[in-house]
Amino acid sequence: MSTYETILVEQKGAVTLITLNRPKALNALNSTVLAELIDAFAKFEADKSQGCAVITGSGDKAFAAGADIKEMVDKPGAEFFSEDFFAGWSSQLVKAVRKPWIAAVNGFALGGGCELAMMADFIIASDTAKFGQPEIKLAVAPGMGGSQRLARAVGKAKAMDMCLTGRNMNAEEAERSGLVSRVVPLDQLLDVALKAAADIAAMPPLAALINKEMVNIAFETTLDTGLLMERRMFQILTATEDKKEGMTAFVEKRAGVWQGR
Ligand code: CO8
Repeated sequence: MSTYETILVEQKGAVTLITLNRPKALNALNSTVLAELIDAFAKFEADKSQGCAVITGSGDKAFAAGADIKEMVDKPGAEFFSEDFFAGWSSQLVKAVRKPWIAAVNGFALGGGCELAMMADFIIASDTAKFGQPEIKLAVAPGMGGSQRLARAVGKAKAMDMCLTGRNMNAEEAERSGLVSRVVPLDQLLDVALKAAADIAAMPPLAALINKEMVNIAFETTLDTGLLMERRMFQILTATEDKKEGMTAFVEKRAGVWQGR
């Protein structure tokens, strides 16, 4: 297992737990965090023993309080553009990782922190979690999906409210708005997230990949095309050995044993 400067990575059975580990900076996201997450997620993706990942923040105050403002404060504008600063979040984290991963949000998820949580396949939040896109207060705007993924998750009214006022949303409002799938007490957050991840990791792996891909396609295409792709994906899965096993196991009233083919 690799050693990193800004994140911790542990394997818990078939689940990879990744912890953002800059508690003194409220787990702010800088270029090192991004590079290390890309490496850790690539290893998770390649490791056949791993079926699902959980990302959380160290300490009980923050998941991540945003992109690291201290890294950005003196950086010339032209460099943000010429380096395509922070492009890797979408291209190397979201698009490159086909296996499911969950964000366990344990406190502030602001700016890039809220955006990182929204990159996950779903969010489980502690009752202490706070979500926000306060970039406007720094005279900038979201840059890692906060306008786009938030609008898709909670709709125009709430997304506009959050981005234009920079206010925080608490866990209860976030669940009511569809941003998070569950809210649990802080002291149960990791157990609940790891249990959900272990349940997913125990699913037939090809079906897990395709279920994830299909829900994501719903945000990218027309209903007709999405329904056609969904039907084709179902039909493709029926050709797998795991489908035969899954349906046979149901009929024989026993648990299925998956081959991943
Ligand atoms: N960056 C760097 N350091 C941070 C950040 C951050 N985002 N957030 C907190 N810290 C540091 C503080 O500077 C402080 O460090 P120090 O002790 O050295 O002064 C330490 O963490 C503790 O923070 P506070 O003392 O401020 O703690 P409080 O409990 O008083 O406040 C808050 C907690 C409300 C979370 C407060 O820290 C805060 O408002 N943080 C900034 C939130 C924010 O504005 N986030 C958005 C950042 S911009 C962004 O995310 C853009 C992403 C897109 C980039 C894409 C580029 C293409």
